[in-house]
Amino acid sequence: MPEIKKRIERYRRQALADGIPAAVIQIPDNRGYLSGFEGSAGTVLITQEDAFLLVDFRYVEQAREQAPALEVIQHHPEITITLKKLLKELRISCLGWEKSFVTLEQEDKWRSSLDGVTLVPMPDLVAELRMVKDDREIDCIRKAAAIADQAFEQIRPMIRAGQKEKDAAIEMEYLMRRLGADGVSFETIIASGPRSAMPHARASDREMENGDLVIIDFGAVYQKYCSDCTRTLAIGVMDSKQKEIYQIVQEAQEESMKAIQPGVRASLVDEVARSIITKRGYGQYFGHSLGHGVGRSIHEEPTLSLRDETLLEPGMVVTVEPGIYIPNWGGVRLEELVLVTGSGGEVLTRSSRFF
Ligand SMILES: [Mn+2]
Repeated sequence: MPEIKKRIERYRRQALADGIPAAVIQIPDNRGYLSGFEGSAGTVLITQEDAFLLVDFRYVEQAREQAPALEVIQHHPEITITLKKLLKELRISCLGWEKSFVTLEQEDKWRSSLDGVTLVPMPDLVAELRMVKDDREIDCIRKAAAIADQAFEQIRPMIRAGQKEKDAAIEMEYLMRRLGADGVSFETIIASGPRSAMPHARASDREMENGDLVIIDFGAVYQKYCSDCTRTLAIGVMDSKQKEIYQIVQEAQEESMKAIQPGVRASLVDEVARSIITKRGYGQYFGHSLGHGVGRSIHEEPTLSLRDETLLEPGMVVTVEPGIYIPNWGGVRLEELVLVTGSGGEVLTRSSRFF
């Protein structure tokens, strides 16, 4: 796994630079990213010279198979016993750990068991590394998006009057799995009629009706990597207000996608979409950020929001998903998954927009 070695090297340069000789990584997606090990429990320990993966009895064999770049150690049921011994052997007395992950319970336990070791809370530096995807990661995201697109084409006949949201959502998830997905990125959202005014509605028992707008938000997982896509369909013919709102969202999406370039600030892309929607009088109905990074996690960095100052780089994958949600009326959201390339943005999602 040459990419794993590269990731560990980058982590060392970035995280172990400020006098911290070693750090543990336990956030599951970070652990998988730095090791290749995809089990549900384990601790990666990275020092300037070495990289270890500590797992319990259940995962020893899987860890050796999936993480050949790391030295796999089966830890004592109480991990701090093994860790204490190991740190002593390595002459390490200062250990970084992920402050967004460690619970108060773990902190209590580790502080009392690892006496003589200074524990240093660290920001999530792996999240920064994960922003820029390598070719293999991009291939997986592409494949996840293609599976979801294919499932969407097959589900479209179920988006009709008399059909329950929930039944269509279940079918959509089944289709993605049948078409090769390892799972779904999140519970499929199908929100019809007035329910489409809720940006993150769950599919309900409501039967879709003629005249509804229906928001369908879905994603597949392929080899740990997620896709994300949203379409808004009308049942029957759109009335003039539905058309107006749809066109504003579409314009906001097209213009903001054009703004995606390497070197552009993430916040600027949000600003482009937001100013279009605001100028047309619907700013108050677009209350979420324009988009988010997608990779191993469905929501990761960078965020296309007014608060994110990250400069876009080739290899980043972000969603562009403006929406307008009007209470008691309904909503429209359109979402594409976009790969930042050397010269702009490449749209990875291809689901069709109309019947
Ligand atoms: Mn999304």
